[in-house]
Amino acid sequence: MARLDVTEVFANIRLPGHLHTQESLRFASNFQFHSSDVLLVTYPKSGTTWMQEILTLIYSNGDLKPVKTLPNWARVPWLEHIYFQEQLQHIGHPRLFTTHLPQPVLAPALKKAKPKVIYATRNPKDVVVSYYHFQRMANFFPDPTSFEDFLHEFLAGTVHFGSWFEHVQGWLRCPEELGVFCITYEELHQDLKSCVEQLSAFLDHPVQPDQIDCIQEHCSFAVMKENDMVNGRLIPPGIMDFQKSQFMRKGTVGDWRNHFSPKQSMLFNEKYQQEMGDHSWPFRWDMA
Ligand code: PPS
Repeated sequence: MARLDVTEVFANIRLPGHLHTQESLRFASNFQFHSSDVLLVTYPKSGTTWMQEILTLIYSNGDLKPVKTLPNWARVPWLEHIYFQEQLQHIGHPRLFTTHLPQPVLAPALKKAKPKVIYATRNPKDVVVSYYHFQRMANFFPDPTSFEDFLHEFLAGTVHFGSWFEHVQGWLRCPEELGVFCITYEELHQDLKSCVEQLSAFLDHPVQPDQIDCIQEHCSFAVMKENDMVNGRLIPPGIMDFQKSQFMRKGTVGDWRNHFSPKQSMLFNEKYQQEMGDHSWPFRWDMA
């Protein structure tokens, strides 16, 4: 199923047809969760793969076998992907899932079963940079003409997966509605140990000190970059072109400073203020 040039439109957002069909998207939106399920929600490029690795190791109690033998998409599959129904047959318990879908699509299903929901988010200036490079390498996205054009599309919310602002607002404006636990990419960077402890408390799954050490080591950028189960190397070159960029690209905070002009930064900040300025959010980013 290549469908590299196909775009599906669902709930007013555009999604790569390589990974999604109307049927797979409907299946996700009607999915029957169990209260024991764990759902990781992200806008693309916000720390999804990192969190998938952390969650896997929390639930394996530090056993490295799953992260070394199974790709992330088999351990913490995306609800909306075309492979999901098949993957569901092989997944263990508790079931760990991922989604990039917006809140209104999943809220009815989540309200019925109340699984544990984790929303991972990242400074949107770094998201747009990471997303730009990802679109250059992933052939299931249109090739961005320039960073300037891509930035404008990102701010207008016309990129694949829709508006970053709507995504974050949908999931985090009333996090108590679905019991959402919010964590940021920057917090993971700053203090992974404390993040693991907070996740362990939220998930009600204890982790021992030696397991935390193991998670810190195996979820470092350097180690994950070499792990073929997460670094994109399992994906054929016709689908992801590693000559153009890397999936594990830089893994830093603040790379936007190497990409944004002062004018682009100002434009971004204006839009950010306009969209997000009226609310107190569970994150603060260095945007200046
Ligand atoms: S995707 O395609 O939505 O699943 O991408 P996602 O995993 O959300 O985001 C990819 C970015 O996360 C970085 N990454 C990490 N940073 C630090 N430490 C670890 N362990 C780590 N794992 C993944 C990855 O490098 C992408 O960011 P950029 O800025 O492009 O390097």
